[in-house]
Amino acid sequence: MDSRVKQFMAKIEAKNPAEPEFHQAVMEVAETLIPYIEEHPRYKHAKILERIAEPERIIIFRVPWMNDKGEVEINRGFRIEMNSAIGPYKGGLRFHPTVNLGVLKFLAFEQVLKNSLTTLPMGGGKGGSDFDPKGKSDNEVMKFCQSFMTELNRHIGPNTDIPAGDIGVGGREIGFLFGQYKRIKNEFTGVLTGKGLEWGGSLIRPEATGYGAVYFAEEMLKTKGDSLKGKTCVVSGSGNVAQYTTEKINELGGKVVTLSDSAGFIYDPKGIDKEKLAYIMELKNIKRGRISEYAERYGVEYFNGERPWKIKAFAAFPSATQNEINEEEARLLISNGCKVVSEGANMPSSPEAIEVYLEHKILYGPGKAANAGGVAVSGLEMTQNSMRLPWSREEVDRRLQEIMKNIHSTCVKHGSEENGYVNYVKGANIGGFVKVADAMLAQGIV
Ligand code: NDP
Ligand code: 2IT
Repeated sequence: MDSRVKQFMAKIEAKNPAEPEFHQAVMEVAETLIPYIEEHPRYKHAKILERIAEPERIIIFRVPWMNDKGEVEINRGFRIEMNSAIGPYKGGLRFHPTVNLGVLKFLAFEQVLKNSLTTLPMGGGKGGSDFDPKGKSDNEVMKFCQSFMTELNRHIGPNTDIPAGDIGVGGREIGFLFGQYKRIKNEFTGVLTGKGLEWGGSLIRPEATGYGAVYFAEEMLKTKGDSLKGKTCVVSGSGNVAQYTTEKINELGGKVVTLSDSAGFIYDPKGIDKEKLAYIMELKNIKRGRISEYAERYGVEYFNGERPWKIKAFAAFPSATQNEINEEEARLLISNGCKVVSEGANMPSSPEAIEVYLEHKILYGPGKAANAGGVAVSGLEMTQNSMRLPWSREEVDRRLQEIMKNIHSTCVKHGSEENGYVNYVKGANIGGFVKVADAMLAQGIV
């Protein structure tokens, strides 16, 4: 490793102890940005990299609530307000037992560069709780969301900080959070995105992250004169991102053969078609069941406790969580002929896995570029809320496609190497950084 990166990381690690995911996210960016900053001393003198690695503000709070048995439960709530140089803080809320400060700081850090790549005026933030929605009744989820928002409301606002969904936070949770915000503030505003269509939501927002990750893969493939048509794809997860990734791959003539959850994965060699996907959506979004039930229903194989990367495929769409592909799995994917990895999830590939992709020069779209479609359409939801005028499905989808194309060309611009290979990691990091850095320079030492 470059000695400058080593020195920089030693300081980050000393200052942010016991936050391995945050260190990982910063390191991936520092490795490409430090050489770039050396060539652009104005960023160096203003210590922009050091500043973007320090959150502008962190809020941590107690979330007490009462479960259906009448017992008091206590969770911890967080909001990381990472960077507001180019717009109000924007980013999702994650409800999952693995949530802690380091995980949310990694997500908030990535969000700053991702939001900048969208070309929309959004700063970066992230929040959530160690609350586990699994196995909870609707009433318990509502009680928790109301308590969470009773504290969070004073820190957010449509021009200050606009949360949205992430793992464990979908339409149901956004509804409960919005209801409580409105009740406390007596204001109907676009303070959250991912809202229902009847109350300020945008068409295509639920689809946006998955669709965007597929559009990004298509853009990368276009540079090789290829496409997903007729190709076998592996997808992980079975939540929001995985579902709409599958829908779009099907629409474009590809075939999705795997989906997973935290317990294991299913392998359906015939492909998860429209009708089977409708079953998954009902199973996951309404019944809140397990992916193993798919295997029982359709008589396909279920791999308990395993991840889908050993299945032969042309393209991989990791869409569950961070660090779900390690070095060995990356090698397995490539030896099975995988030519494209487009990350719907945030930081799903370990640093060693990324090295394998780059070493084999495959088309690798890192999360902050490939999954930016979700927050981009959140940005479009904010625009529609400000105008008090909704756009049609076609209009939003057209803008989403345009944004994904734009992100792709930004990556090509900043990530093309002398041998012609596009290093999308470098491209996304530098492309996202420049706008934020220039805004910070213009705004002085704040
Ligand atoms: P959902 O909660 O809808 O689905 C999450 C899926 O991932 C579930 O299938 C879940 O399985 C699985 N999963 C979650 N945690 C783990 C884990 N620790 N190990 C294995 N599997 C796990 O979330 P989303 O689909 O919204 O989010 C998926 C990924 O996409 C996340 O990385 C998120 O940050 C990222 N993302 C989401 C965006 C959005 O708009 N929603 C935008 C950009 C990125 P189980 O049901 O068993 O928990
Ligand atoms: O990681 C992400 O980009 C999201 N979870 C979406 C954030 C948003 O504000 O829509």
